[in-house]
Amino acid sequence: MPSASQPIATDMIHAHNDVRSRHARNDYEHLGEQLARRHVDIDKIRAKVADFGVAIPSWGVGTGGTRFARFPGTGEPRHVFDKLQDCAVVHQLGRATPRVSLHIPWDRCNDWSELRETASAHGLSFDAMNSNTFSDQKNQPLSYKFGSLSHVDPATRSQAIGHNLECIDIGLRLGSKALTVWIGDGSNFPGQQHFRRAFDHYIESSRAIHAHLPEDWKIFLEHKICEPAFYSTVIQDWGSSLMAAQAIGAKASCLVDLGHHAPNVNIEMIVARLIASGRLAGFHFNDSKYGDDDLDAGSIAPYRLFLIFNELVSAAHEGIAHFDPAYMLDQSHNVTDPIESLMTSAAQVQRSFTQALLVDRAVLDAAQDANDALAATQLLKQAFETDVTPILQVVRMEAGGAIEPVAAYRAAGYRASMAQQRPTVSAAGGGIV
Ligand code: AFD
Ligand code: MN
Ligand code: MN
Repeated sequence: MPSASQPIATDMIHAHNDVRSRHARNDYEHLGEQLARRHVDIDKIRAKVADFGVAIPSWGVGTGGTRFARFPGTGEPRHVFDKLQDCAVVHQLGRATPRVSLHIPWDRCNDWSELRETASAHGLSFDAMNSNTFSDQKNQPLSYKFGSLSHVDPATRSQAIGHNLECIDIGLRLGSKALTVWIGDGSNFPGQQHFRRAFDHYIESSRAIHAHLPEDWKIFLEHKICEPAFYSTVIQDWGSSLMAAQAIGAKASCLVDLGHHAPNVNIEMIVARLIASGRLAGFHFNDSKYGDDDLDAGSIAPYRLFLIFNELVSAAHEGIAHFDPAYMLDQSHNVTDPIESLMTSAAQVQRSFTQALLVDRAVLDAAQDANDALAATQLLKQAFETDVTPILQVVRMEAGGAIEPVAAYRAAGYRASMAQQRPTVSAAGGGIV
């Protein structure tokens, strides 16, 4: 029977795995032989993968939408407790997402202690808090239409700072240790905003937030090339973000959302620069074809995701100082069951991490030192083209998850059961939540 901590009946998962485990183990042994020929110990890789986790966004379990429309699915979560239960399903089957990143005010509730206890009962804890000064809330005294932390009006800036301080205070009650700040501040016309003054306002406001951070907290500054402002944004690129982090304080670092860059930008090179600066906060993983599309991680450009992990695994291998990135999915599930997309995307991020672990760093260094471009790139392609599915399946199975999470999820009939319990929501309105 399902329970609070196990929304999917564990006997169903066991039955699911029983008919698949022999093949999974055989495939694992076979891959182990292949990797041994490359002097790679599969069991050591598996141990690292078992420790890997990526946080999921609370807003990701609700059907997303675009500015044109939102087409809700069935059994949509009604509030943050429903969201936590859906996040628990993702983690129970996939075993790679033990932490949830909340968004305030979207996840506001009346009893934060009850929320923390509920999360703990689900085997979940809380990752970075996300503030929201990119939209106005009901009865909000001052509007963010012309910005928030960088607004020309000090009273509006103060209101936006206050909201971020509240997010920190809520996060403290939940055991979170970080605040992610993404603002929509910018301009739609040349001349509308004084670029340097707006940036200075943002720095001054963010220093006030930074001063409120508990000793063991961090503040992640999330840059984005455009949207909702379409001529300029205050924290537009990694350069603005790095300048801001260095000006704001030691707890500030730069968060890389994969959808937030100018077209064709080399994101893995940006990651290398932020690692070198000691200011890489972490990631919002997703994929995109044209902009901040928030598509499922690795669904369009899996090699790009692998190359990002190649930089991350290389930095960890070299013991780079201040290297402790936070990993989170940030996707909008408009046409899939959000739980299926989140499980699949978490596994894709895990896959890229696993493949990057297969690269022999000494051999790559030697090829680079010898200017042997072909050997170097073939080393990366060999790792990327290695099917590490058996490792992911064994890690999931050994952690009590499902060998094939989507198949198990569909067999459990969770969505249909939620559709019985949760009323259908109207399709009115657009936006990602
Ligand atoms: C939007 C923004 C940004 C932010 C997310 C949650 O583009 O990625 O992290 O909303 O606030 O996707
Ligand atoms: Mn993001
Ligand atoms: Mn985004």
